[in-house]
Amino acid sequence: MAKPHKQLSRRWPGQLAGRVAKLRARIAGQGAAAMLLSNASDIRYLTGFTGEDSWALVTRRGVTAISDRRFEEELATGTPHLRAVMRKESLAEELGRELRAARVKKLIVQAEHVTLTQRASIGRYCRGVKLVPVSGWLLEQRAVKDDSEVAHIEEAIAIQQAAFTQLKGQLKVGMAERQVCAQLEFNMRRLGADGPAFRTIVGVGANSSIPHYHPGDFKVKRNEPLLIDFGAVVHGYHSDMTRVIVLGKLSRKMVEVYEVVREAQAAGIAAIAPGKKLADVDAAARKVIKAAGYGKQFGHGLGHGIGLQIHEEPRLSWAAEGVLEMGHVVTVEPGIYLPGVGGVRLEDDVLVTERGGRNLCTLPTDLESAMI
Ligand SMILES: [Mn+2]
Repeated sequence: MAKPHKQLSRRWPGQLAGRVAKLRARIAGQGAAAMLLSNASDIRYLTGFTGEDSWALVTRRGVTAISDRRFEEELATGTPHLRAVMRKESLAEELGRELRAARVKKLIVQAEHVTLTQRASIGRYCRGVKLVPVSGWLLEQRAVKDDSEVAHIEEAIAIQQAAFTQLKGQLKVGMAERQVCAQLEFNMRRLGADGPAFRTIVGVGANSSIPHYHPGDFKVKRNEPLLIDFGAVVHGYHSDMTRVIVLGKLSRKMVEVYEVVREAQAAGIAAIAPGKKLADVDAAARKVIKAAGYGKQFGHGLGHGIGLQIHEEPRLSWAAEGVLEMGHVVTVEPGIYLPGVGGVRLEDDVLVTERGGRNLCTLPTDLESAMI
């Protein structure tokens, strides 16, 4: 049996309480009494609970984590403000019990985070409850970072930058891409990262023209570009940067491309301001690349939000709708990719402030710094 609603007497950490209050207002606005969260990042954002395979039920009275025994201790000590139910049967069966106890007749669910199988089992065990699918609520809420979230992202950036600076002293001709990758990830771990933010990209020479390349056995050579796209995770928050470096010198063609990308990135960052259309920020950087004749070699959007996941809202692309808001943190990562020759992408993480974009990354991008 579930314990009574003990969480009413437990204090919620301020930031989390604010997040839940905001969501509750939105739930009430739909004429509903409860919402089911079935996405781990959203649950972490709202409650601080970092477990998996769990759901969270937000009602007017509190938040109940429906979890299992693997997470019992974490829930008891880490998130005492949550009421925790250790399920003995399926998530949907426990959910049905909770909904009946709280007399919930209308339940908001996350359309993008409920599988067809889960939908069927919720229907089976939560009879008489009307499901109201919504999408994007938590993505919108999570897009605007508070000070503690920005601090976590900055900490992740500090670690990845220190790891990269160390790597520059460790790079040698003849190292395989996978060795470079392992060394960089090792540096980040040793400096305090919980892990890499995504599969690190290390592309030597012509491999640098493949935007999402995975490191293999190609060896670092003198005068060949090395594209490194990497990030760290700290307290669940992701950072994301790309640099192109070379042992020796870049070819004339690559130098030309490098300078165009650098100028495009500066234009993109300069275009960032609250209220600015997302598509216009993309256009500001793209214009520079098009003018240089490389429009077709820049095939992806300019950037994306970062936070508890590596790709979040908002998206900076020609197709994006909406505007930048204060507190958004976005990557700005233009690139030019020449198949068979090589590619350049430069990526920094930028916070939207009232005075415009504040680049949270401090590693230089000038050509001199790129050459080792
Ligand atoms: Mn990125």
